[in-house]
Amino acid sequence: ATVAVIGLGYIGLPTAAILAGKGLHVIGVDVNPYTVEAVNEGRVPFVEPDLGIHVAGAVSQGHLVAQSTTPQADAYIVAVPTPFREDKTADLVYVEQAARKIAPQIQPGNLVILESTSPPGTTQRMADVILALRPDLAAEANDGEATVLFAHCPERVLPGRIMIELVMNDRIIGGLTPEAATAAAALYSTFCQGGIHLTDAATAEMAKLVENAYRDVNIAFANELSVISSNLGIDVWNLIELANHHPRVNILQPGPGVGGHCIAVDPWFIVSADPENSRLIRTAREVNDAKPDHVVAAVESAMAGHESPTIAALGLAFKANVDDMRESPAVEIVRRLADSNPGARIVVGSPFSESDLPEDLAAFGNVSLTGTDAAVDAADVVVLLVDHDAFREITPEQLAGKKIVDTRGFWRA
Ligand code: SAJ
Repeated sequence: ATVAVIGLGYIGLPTAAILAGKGLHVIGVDVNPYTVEAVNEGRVPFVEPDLGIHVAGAVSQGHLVAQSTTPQADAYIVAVPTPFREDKTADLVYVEQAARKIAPQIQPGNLVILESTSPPGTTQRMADVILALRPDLAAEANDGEATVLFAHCPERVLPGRIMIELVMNDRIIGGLTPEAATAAAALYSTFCQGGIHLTDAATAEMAKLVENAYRDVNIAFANELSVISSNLGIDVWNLIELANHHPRVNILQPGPGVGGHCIAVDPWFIVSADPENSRLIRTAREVNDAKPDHVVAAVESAMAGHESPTIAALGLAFKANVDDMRESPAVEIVRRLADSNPGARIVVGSPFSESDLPEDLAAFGNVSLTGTDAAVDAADVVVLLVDHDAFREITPEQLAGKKIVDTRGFWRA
């Protein structure tokens, strides 16, 4: 069977590589020519443990090829971005584009799976776009029988552990029809060792959003505690560790804020589906989005008394050991510090310093990117923004005499 995977990003490329590793013929499709070129050379355009070896293997065996046009296939997996707009609603333009390109290729009996995280109703909308362009395939033209199968199969993998979690996690599969769910389950069972749970498409869409909103609410609780504790002169990490000795309490870790393309975004899709009743979910988002304000204030108070201070900002990624800077609170904090303190020099130390400084940070004349040691050595104030393992190499001697703002409890005694 031939599977076309539309969108070779953080989800599409690992899924394509795993399916190809199982011997299926996989055609990866991406609008970005650099991504297509990289994949065809067996390279990976972003950092994710173990992905490179899977892609290189699948390409060299001829099971995975990449191209920029949408081919004919037995199954299509759509894994394109669903960004959110200024007004916090989902932008479905990439899903619609993918649907319009699938429409001319699709044949009766084909399966179309939406993997992108989407507001409830999106799988139906994708089907509507395809069938409007192909009325010959619509149920009305075929004695009331659907001839194309549509399903939603949200991914739930954790960046940094994608290759393991793709195989081991349970999957929820929601079909527009029960037949579609069963067909999608057959495809995923070629590689998924976790349980596969069948439902309808809208419930599957909502389940994914709810999982991330659950985590966001819990992180907001920890972040709110960190602000309260700091005002009360209490060590929040010690506090949480103690409270977590209770058998039914499991508080998460506070940090500089919540980033990444999932948890910082998905809860808004629930809020926009029912604004009036999403009070807790909205407030959690607001609490987490406000956390960078507190970090900026802490750094500015640590800078006080320095004429033209140098600040080492350690880490830009949204979390440890990845190079993904989407919605990263670390980037936001550096931007705000640079903007409101033109007299300060900000040296970003990153284990991924081979990557470029994001454009909006590079635009500030007072921000530069270096290796970790150079950043720390130059600094008056060190602000730890990401708990990358590589920062464990920093010695107490290097930090001696410097003001420290540790947003992750990384160096707590
Ligand atoms: N964070 C904290 N404190 C914590 C845990 C996380 O501040 O105790 C922060 C992180 O630093 C980061 C953000 O939250 O900025 C999100 O990180 P994460 O590791 O919780 O999650 P993601 O965004 O990498 O991946 C999530 C996962 N969802 C859940 O755990 C419910 C993953 O399973 C999903 O597949 C992924 O979102 C997604 O694609 O939706």
